Amino acid sequence: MKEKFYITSPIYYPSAKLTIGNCYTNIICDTIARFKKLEGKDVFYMTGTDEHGQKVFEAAKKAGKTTKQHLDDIVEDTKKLWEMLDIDYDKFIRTTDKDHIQAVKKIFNKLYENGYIYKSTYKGLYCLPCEAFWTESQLVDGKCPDCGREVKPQEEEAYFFKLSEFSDKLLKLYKENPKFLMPVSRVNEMVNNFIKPGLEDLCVTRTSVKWGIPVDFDSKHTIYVWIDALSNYLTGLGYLSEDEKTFNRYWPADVHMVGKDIVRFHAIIWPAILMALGLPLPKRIFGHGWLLLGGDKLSKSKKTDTVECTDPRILVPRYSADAVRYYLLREIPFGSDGAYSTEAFLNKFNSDLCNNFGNLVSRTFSMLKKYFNLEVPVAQQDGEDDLLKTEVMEESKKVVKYMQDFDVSKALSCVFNIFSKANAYIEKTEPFRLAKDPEKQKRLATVMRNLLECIRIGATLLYPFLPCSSTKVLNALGEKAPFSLESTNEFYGIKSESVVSLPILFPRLDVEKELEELSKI
Ligand code: ME8
Repeated sequence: MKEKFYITSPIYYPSAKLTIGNCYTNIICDTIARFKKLEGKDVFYMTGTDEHGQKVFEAAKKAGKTTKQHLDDIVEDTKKLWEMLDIDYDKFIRTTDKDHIQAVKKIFNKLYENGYIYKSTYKGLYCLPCEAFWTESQLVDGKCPDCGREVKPQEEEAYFFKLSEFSDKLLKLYKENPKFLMPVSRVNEMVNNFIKPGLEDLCVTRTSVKWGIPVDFDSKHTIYVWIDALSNYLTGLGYLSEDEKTFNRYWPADVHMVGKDIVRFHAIIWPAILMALGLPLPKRIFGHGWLLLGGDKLSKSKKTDTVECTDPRILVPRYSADAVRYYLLREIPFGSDGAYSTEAFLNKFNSDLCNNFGNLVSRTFSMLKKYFNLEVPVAQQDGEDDLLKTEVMEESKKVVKYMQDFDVSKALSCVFNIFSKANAYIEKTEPFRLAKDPEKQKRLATVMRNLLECIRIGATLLYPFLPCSSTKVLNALGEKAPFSLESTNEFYGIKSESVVSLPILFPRLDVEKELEELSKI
């Protein structure tokens, strides 16, 4: 039986259409999921939408729609977006799904019966846009630490989760599992900013928010945000349903991929809830950085005055899903923030996709057509090319190593090192010169075969990152999906006797012209 791998994205707020910042999280998840499949794992990848709470309710009102209609419209747009970006998920969960609602009620009851939930009065400082209560000490300059907006004192009867009982257990968890929360810098942040100052019990219901799941035994309360939202990782697998087969197969999650703004909820509240339910904990939580625009987090609610074109619904049809995926995966150092720039996006398209990868493929295929009528030549193993082979195999191993730690940007740069090395090999061996010398035909055959193998190995490793163009290249080489990582262990692996011509993968862009046209959209 294959080893399982369960990966989740956060469930997105459908308060407005998703941004390229949200796409960043799902592109990372999709890349990791595809890489694990390439490794031969049985992968389950879940994404979805977080549909309850005041924010969504208000957004629908503002849009002049019923809440349901507003949600359905955004969900439809979101699913189209994932299709457009080649996000190949296994399940799309909506927190308004009937089975999720049933299971969340049961989870709440179970926490209550286990003695982890009690009734009291909540007094706090509430940030409406973030739907979060804050303590005085958490505020930054008297404002919400997440979004910087005004907070207001608010009081209400509510149920509380005994989070304060979990400080020592959480400290022990981090100590015994140094890779539980990554990058490791985030561990210090959690410990110093939240656990050491003392965890307070968490308010988990509202009477003021009507758009939520009612508490089973006290229906004037609705279950507030985090128990509802975080539980999706369990309920999406069928936890506490009539059929728990999928849950038993895939839980615990191998990784919850989240942006740094929601690490606190995943690294503190979530493990505490799971411990209270007596369930195993996820193996890893990864908090990635933000895509910035003008120095701020690019977000649904902030309208930044900018000339940048950030809408994937415009970028993908114009430049391809692979181009958008490439820019986001490569340009943002994994775990850190990175500024979004349309100009950098277009320049990277030209320098990396067109000049490096695209050019290698088109030069090689056109030489193969000219010299060998697209037949795959046999290589002489004469030792002259050992350096190339060693370098390619080393880069290939590095890709696997970086992907173990989910470092997608470094892994992708190693894949492109393979293409750079193959391009340099063309410059060094000059097949166009060899072709003119009748005595050098065997050497020409060897050089061309080696280039094809570099392309095969590189394109296989590229598949999780840029699934569309790598599939085109691999199919042209006679490789059929599902592709496998194992096939990159040997330098000589092409089975097909001939290859098929390919159209240009990434046509060169006139950056000035594109910028001008985009600015008019
Ligand atoms: O937080 N750069 O939903 P959400 C990088 N519903 N990532 C970004 C980003 C940016 N500019 N903007 C948003 C929620 N994201 C909750 C999650 S999970 C049980 C509940 C990322 O729609 C953000 O960091 O506000 C988060 O990981 C994801 O998009 C969802 O954000």
